[in-house]
Order: sequence, then C-alpha cells, then structure tokens
Amino acid sequence: MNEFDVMIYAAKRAGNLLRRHFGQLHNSRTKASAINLVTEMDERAQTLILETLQTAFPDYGFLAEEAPQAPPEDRPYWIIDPLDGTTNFVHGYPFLAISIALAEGKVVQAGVVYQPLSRELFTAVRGKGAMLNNRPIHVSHASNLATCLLASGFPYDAWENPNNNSRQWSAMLRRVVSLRSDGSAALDLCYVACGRLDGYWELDLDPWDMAAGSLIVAEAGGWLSNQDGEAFDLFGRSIVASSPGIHRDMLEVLQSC
Ligand code: 2AM
Ligand code: CA
Repeated sequence: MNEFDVMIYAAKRAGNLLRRHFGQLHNSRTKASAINLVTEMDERAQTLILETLQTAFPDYGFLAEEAPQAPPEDRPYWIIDPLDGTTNFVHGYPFLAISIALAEGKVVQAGVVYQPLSRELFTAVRGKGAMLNNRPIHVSHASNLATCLLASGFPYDAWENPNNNSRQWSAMLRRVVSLRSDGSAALDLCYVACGRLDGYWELDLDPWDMAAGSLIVAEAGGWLSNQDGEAFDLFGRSIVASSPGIHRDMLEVLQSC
C-alpha cells in the first residue's frame, strides 16, 4: 500500500471503533464517566491509527492530538486528530471525524477526513484535486456574502478566553444567510470543499484540526488564509477558508472586530 492508501485504511479502522461506541453515552451517566469514555476513545483511536501508519512507514514522524510534540524537520510526518468533534461524541451529536494528514515541513502533501457515521470519506493529494467518496468535489460559486451559509466554532475555554470568537460571530451574523457551529473543524473544512458551506473560519485551533481539511479545501478550489489575511500557516492557530468570491469580504468582517 502507498501512503495515501494506508491513511485511508487507518482512518477507516479508527472509524469502525468510534462507530461501535457512538451513542453509548446516556444521560444517566455522570459527566465524569462520559469524559473518561471519550478520552479512552481518543486514545484507542489514535493508537490504532499510529500502529497502522507506523507499521507501513516506520521512518516517518508524527504529530498527534493525544501526544503533541515538535514535528520532525528532516522527514515526512503524519498529523493526526483521532476524534475531531469530541464534545459531539460525548453528546451523541453525529458530527465527528478522523483527520489524518501527511506533511513535510509546513506543507501538507495529502489529507484524509473520514466521517464514520455517514461513512463519508474526504480526500486530497497535493496537485490532484479533492474527492468525496472518490468523486471530485469543488467549492461553491458564491460571490455575495448575503447569500452565504458559513460556519465557525468556539474554543473550549470560551468562558475565559478573550479571543473566544463571539465578536466575530455576531458581526458575521449580520452579513450572511446564516451561521452554523457544528463542532468539528476538520469536517467543517470538508463541507466548504464540497460546497455545502460557502466559508468557515476559526481563531484558535491546533494543526491537527486543520491539516487534512486545509489541503482538501485548497484542492477543491477554495482560498485559505489566517484571520489577518496572510498566508495560511498550519501552526498559526487561525484559519479562514472559503469560496474565492467571498474570501475578501469575510476577512473584512473579521478584521472589523
Ligand atoms: P476536538 O473536538 O478534537 O477537541 C470546535 O469548533 C473545533 O475546535 C473542534 O475541531 C475541536 O477539536 C477544536 N477545538 C476546540 N477547542 C480548541 C482549543 N482550545 N484548541 C484547539 N482546538 C480546539
Ligand atoms: Ca480536533
């Protein structure tokens, strides 16, 4: 198997695990036990993914949500989010994904985002376009914010974090058809890539939330930047991803905040 096939295989193995355990958290359970189960799922999914990738490519490094470390500079590495949408998993809200990217330095070469509940597989290889279940996808043709559906999200520490996105959210709300906040950055990016959303932004993310999804958007014809309109940086915390025709207007709204 080549790298791309192994990424897909790893994502599907983890997806099978998460699907089996999704919905096991009932309201009768305590919050502590819900958090324990989700932590266990995160860790088990990550172990499964790493085992799969490292058996096939033992020399590659990795950067993963449950084991953050500096990415290697001298060799390719995997960027892994074993369960993006943790809060959704706890609540039985069926919007979550496994995200796996292959990067060299700061450049993502391939990305896979798998939604195990709907079995939607979003993929991209640099220079070769983006696909949903093996069919090419493209961003929407939106050119007017007033006709757009956008998504965004909020950090876990929103109660204390002054950069919690609430000002940007309310400014954008006045300019678009509507906004969504569905709790999985990786999947939100894929929804932009296939035109279900016209754009997405978030201010305080980690590389594993963005890596695979950012390449999938770019390969689907979308534009990417950080919140200041500068070139998108995997390690730069913020992302604005959209159809080309509304990118500048999104930035203008975000920068007015
Ligand atoms: P998670 O589910 O893997 O934790 C919610 O809008 C999105 O942001 C999810 O992808 C969530 O990832 C991520 N997220 C939430 N809070 C975050 C934080 N403080 N830092 C980085 N990513 C965060
Ligand atoms: Ca995540």
